[in-house]
Amino acid sequence: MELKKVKEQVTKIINETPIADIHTHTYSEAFGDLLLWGVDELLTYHYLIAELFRYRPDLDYEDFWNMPKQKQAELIWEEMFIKNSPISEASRGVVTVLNVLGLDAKDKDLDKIRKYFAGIPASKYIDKVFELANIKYAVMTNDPFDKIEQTVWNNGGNPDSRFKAALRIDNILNNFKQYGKEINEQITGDKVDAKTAGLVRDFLKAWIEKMNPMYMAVSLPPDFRIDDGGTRAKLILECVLPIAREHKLPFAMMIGVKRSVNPALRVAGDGVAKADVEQVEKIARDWPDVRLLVTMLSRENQHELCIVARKFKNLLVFGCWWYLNNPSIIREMTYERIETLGLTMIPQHSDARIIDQLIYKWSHSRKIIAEVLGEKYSDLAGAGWPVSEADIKRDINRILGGQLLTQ
Ligand code: FIX
Ligand code: ZN
Repeated sequence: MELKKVKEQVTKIINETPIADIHTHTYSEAFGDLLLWGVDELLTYHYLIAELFRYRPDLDYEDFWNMPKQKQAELIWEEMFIKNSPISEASRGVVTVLNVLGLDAKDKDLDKIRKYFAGIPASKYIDKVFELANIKYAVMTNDPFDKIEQTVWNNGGNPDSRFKAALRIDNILNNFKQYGKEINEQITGDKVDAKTAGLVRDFLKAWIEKMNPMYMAVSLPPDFRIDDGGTRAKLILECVLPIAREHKLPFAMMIGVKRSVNPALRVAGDGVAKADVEQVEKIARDWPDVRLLVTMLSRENQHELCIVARKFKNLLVFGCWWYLNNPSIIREMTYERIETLGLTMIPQHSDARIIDQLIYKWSHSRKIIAEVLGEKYSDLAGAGWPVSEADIKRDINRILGGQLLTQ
C-alpha cells in the first residue's frame, strides 16, 4: 500500500470498528434515573460546571446548585456557547453531539434542540447513539450500595447486552468506616481482622454472582500505598486480590484522583496529583496471576506506567482518564503507549456519564488514534514491512474491540 493510502485506510478502519468501551458511567434503561441523556444533561456535565465558574467568577456556588437543572443548563448555554465560543474540549463535545444528531446548532436555539429530545423515547435514543457512535458495548460503573442498582440486580439484573457490568468498590475501599456495616451488620469500625475479611469476601462473591461483572474497579488517591498496613491496603490484599484470583476477574485501579479539592463544586470539585507507580509495580509483582487494569490520572505518571507494563504481563494499561481526555494529551499518550507497548494496551475509554457523550468522546478520540496509528503504519511500511488492510483491521480490533479485556 502506498503511504497516503495507509493513513486513509487506518482512518476508515478505525471509524468502522465497533468499540468496546471499557469504562463509562452510562446505564441501560432498566436502571431508570441512572440513565442520563438529552441536552440539559449534556450541558450540566460536571466538566462544564467547573468551566462555568471560570467564566462567571462572580457566581455563588450555592446559588448555582439551588437552580433547577434546566436553569443551570440555560446559564451554561448562555455563558459558554452564546457569549463565548465553546472551544474547550468538553464544550466542543456538546457541539459535536448536536451536529452528529443532525441538529442545527448554528442558530443557537436551545428550545428547538430541547424539542428534538422531548420527541424521542429513551429506548430509540439509546439505539441511535450506539449506532452513530459505532459502539459494540459499554461497561457501566455499578455500585452495589446504590438503591437503584440493588433493585435492578435483585430483580433479574440488566437485560440489555450492550451494557456490561463492572463491580465498583470505592465505597468499600475508600470509606470502610461508613460502608462496613452495610456489608454486614457484624462489621463495626474499620479494623480488618480475619472475620471481617471473610465477610467482605462473601459480599464480593455474592455481588459477582449477581452482576457477572467484567472486572472489579476502584478509584484511588495519589497517596495510595499498598504497603502501609492501613484498612484499604488490607482490604485489597486480603479480600479483593484473592477474590479476583479465585474468580479470574481483573481488578481495575484508577489512580491519582484527589477527591473534593473544592467541596463547593460538589461533583465537579475533584482534582489530580502525581501518584506512586511503584505501588502498581509491587501489586503486579506480588500477584502475577491477577490481571490488573490500570489507568492513572496524572500526565506525569504515564511514561513510568508504560514501562512497568512492559515488565509485567498481568498489567494492562487503559484509557486517557478525565483530565487527560484532551486531544493534545491523548495524542501524546497514544504515541507513548504504541511505541512502548505496541498493540498490548487499550488506548481509550469514554468515561461517558450522559449516553449522548459516547458520540463525541469516541469521534474525537477515533480521529486522534487514527492520526497516530496512520503515522505508525506509514513508518512501518517505509521501513519495508508489507502493511495490509487485513493486518490493520486485525490490530485495531485487538486494541479497540475488547479482545484484550476478555483474553
Ligand atoms: O471515578 C471515576 O470513575 C471518574 O471517572 C468519575 O467519577 C469522574 O467524575 C468522571 O466523570 C471522569 O470522567
Ligand atoms: Zn469514571
